[in-house]
Amino acid sequence: MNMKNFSLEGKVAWITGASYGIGFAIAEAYHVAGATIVFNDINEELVAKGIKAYEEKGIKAHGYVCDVTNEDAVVATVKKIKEEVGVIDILVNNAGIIRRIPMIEMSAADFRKVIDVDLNAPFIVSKAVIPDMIAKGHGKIINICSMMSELGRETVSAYAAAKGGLKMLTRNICSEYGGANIQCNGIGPGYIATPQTAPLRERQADGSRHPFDQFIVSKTPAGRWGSTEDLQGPAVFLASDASNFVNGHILYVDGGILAYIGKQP
Ligand code: NAP
Ligand code: GCO
Repeated sequence: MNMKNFSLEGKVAWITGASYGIGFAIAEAYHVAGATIVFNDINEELVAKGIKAYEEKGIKAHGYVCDVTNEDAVVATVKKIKEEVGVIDILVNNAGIIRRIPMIEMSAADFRKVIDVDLNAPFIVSKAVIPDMIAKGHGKIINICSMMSELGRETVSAYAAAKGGLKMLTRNICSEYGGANIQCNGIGPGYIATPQTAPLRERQADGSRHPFDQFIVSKTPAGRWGSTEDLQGPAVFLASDASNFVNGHILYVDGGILAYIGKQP
């Protein structure tokens, strides 16, 4: 076995919505593994902020303003990346949002917005990059799924529907394009400490830990929230030649939470 199989040398990796959070951590790891980093955000200010954050880590990242739900913008961005950086070898569909609202109180507009970013956008971006991957003879697509690709919970109906759909989109891209040497897999993070989950970890007025924080720690065999660094190794593996025979798989990086029924109260 040659450890060079884990290298991303010479590869162009686009991690969507990677100005911070999980996407940023994955981009950092891809840089260390040798890839050229491309990311996007929804406006110039956030892209500039992202470029500065990458520079502070010694990474010369290529940033683009692109709302991943806008197909014309995505197609134009793929064309610009191809002209300015190179053909995309690795796509990480990371951009995502969540709206925590009880279903019967959620507007159809809010439901559609979550589906648009978390499910329609991975379709749009994957559709835009796959033709060049086919022409090049290889490609890696990694969809950032979720434990909610498998489980539901109160207030996250739109998010769970989107992430469940993203699991099946992952399997369908595998089915349709595996023959073109494109591997499409998912990463299912558990509960990770990022801005997206900050409301679930906020200290209470009396200084005690958020009840949900305590709940997740008790439900996770690892006994802790995940960090974005916990996702870096799995993300490099799925982007590298080491995973060329892994396709349509959702790799859960969750500290064991999905395997565990929970401690008797
Ligand atoms: P985050 O901190 O909220 O970051 C989300 C990123 O997506 C931000 O950079 C955001 O940019 C970008 N984004 C949102 N809508 C976009 C759009 N329409 N076009 C372009 N960029 C857009 O989230 P995170 O915790 O890092 O999560 C990243 C991914 O992991 C998401 O898909 C999330 O569902 C998934 N995930 C997270 C966890 C967790 O526990 N944190 C667990 C499982 C899965 P703006 O700031 O400009 O909106
Ligand atoms: C929530 C959380 C989760 C995590 C993640 C778990 O409100 O339950 O935001 O959805 O973000 O998706 O895998």
